[in-house]
Amino acid sequence: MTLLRTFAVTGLLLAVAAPAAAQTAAIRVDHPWSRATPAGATAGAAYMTIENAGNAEDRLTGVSSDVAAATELHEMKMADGVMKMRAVTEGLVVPAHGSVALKPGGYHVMLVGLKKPLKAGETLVLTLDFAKAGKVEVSAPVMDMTSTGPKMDHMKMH
Ligand SMILES: [Cu+2]
Repeated sequence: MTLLRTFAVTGLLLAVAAPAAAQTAAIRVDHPWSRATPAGATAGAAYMTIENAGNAEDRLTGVSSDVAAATELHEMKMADGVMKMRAVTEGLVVPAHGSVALKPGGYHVMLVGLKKPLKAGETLVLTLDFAKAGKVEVSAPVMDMTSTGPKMDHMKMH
């Protein structure tokens, strides 16, 4: 009895400790941002660049947030001359020593069933779930409706 209990407790501690250590080692999220939504909109999107400094590929398997009923990974792609959007259910691979960009017209985090419109100046908290790195929390500033991302806005200031 006592021995079994010891094993159970040890297993639990390992499960909690492992992802946190891996997260700082390899995955970095750059320039997370979102875009303000018009009144009455039920969906929004968030973008970012995910960098992997590690020697092994990782995979973004899911995203969660409390601003929407569901948070999904999507891809926009031209197919037969039509822009199509699909849910990325297999996860998004971040190659070893590489990066993957989530940006308008490509991969994005889709916020489905917004609880309220996203307003410029607010900040969204997203929790990214990686196969190896575990959970990574990011804060994404909401930019105005015409914004194409933090870098473009930065260029406009010069
Ligand atoms: Cu989408």
